[in-house]
Amino acid sequence: MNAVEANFDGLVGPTHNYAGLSRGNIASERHRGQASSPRQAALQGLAKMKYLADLGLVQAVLPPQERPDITTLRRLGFYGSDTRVLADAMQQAPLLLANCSSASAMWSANAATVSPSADTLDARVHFTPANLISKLHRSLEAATTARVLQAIFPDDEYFHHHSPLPAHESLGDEGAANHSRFCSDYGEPGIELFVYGRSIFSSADSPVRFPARQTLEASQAIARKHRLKQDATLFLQQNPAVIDQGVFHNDVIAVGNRTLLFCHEHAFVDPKPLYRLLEQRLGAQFRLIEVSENEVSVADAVSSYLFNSQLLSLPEGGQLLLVPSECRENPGVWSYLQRIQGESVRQIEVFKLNQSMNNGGGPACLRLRVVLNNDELSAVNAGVLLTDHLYNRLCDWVEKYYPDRLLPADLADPALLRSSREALDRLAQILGLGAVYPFQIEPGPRP
Ligand code: SUG
Repeated sequence: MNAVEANFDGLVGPTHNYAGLSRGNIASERHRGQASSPRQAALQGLAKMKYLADLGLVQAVLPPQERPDITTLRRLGFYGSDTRVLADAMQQAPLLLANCSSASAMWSANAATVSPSADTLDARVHFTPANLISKLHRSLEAATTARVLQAIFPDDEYFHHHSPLPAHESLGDEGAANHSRFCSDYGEPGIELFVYGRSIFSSADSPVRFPARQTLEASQAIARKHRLKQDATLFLQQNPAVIDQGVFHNDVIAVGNRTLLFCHEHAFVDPKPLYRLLEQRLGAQFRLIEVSENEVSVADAVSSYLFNSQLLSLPEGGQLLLVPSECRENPGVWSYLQRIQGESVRQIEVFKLNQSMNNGGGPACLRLRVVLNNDELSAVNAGVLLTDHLYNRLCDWVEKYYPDRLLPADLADPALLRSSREALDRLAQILGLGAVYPFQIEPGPRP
């Protein structure tokens, strides 16, 4: 069956800021406390989406979440009007307020794991929102993500929505950032690769400096829930030594699309089972670009986000590698990229995404890939599909509601909460999502 890969990019939210919340994510820690620009961040993301839509690829938008997350602050004991909740949180627990204010849902590669219908026994597309329990600010995303995915993929004839895994450290799940799929054509059955950082039941080595966010047990549970055919899955351990160098998700060190795998030689504890399986299943079509430490060090890969690029199949054939501009700024990485441009990677395109990169989110973090056949694509809520018209509306919407400069200290400003809610209410109408946000569905004290 004919199928396409649709990219669902997270639209950056109006509270995008640098709070240094993600230990093990070097960029996040390095930019703690700096001023951000939510407006620029959102426009940078939209420019990337527009470029891919103009190439003829299916591009869609996932909305930001409600932040500051007043519901969570109330669960944590703050009470009274929303203004009082914000003021008390800022005064008594500024770090909690920062956690409740992150725009981190923009990194939609962490929103969910998605298995296309060609891989599942019931021939439906399966979604499991990630529990993201490794970081407090990210764990707050799952409930709204689940509602948003249901609003975008509503038809249960085609789409099967699972609940997130139980919120316990043994089942830490970070979604598609640790999941890749290989296939000859999108509509053909694929091989789903699940990469984990640690296991609670096996004696696999764990990193010592930084946390490993994804567990083997979480990945296995998702493969079971998605009813994946057994010979179509592989579980591979990420190299703990690279996690300790800042590779907090596998998509910081490897990226795959269809028949091509682009990865660092140190990405996995043992890559051989993967290479063997891909050779076996894809035959002569399989292409491997394995980068050695001599060519690009893990440290350079982490600072440039070379592997956090998007690999996309061009409509005219061949693959496009969309890299962040930090790759061009690193002479070694840039000259390496010139060398691989050719048969397997036909085109390299550079995008400035520094607002997101400063929090450790590159091009691949900003998108959730959803493979859809024609019937499934027709069943998607069309309001989220990026057209010229939607792009222009979203740019105007960002200009109207987004601050150009934000410091963590601004997060307690009730005007920011008010304008963010107004913005999201408007966005839900623009995208045709109905009520997905807590402030739209939960009654409660307001001003
Ligand atoms: O979870 N950064 C995100 C970046 C996620 C990148 N996603 C992928 N690799 N797919 C994270 O660490 C930083 C927020 C702050 O510090 O303010 C943050 O959450």
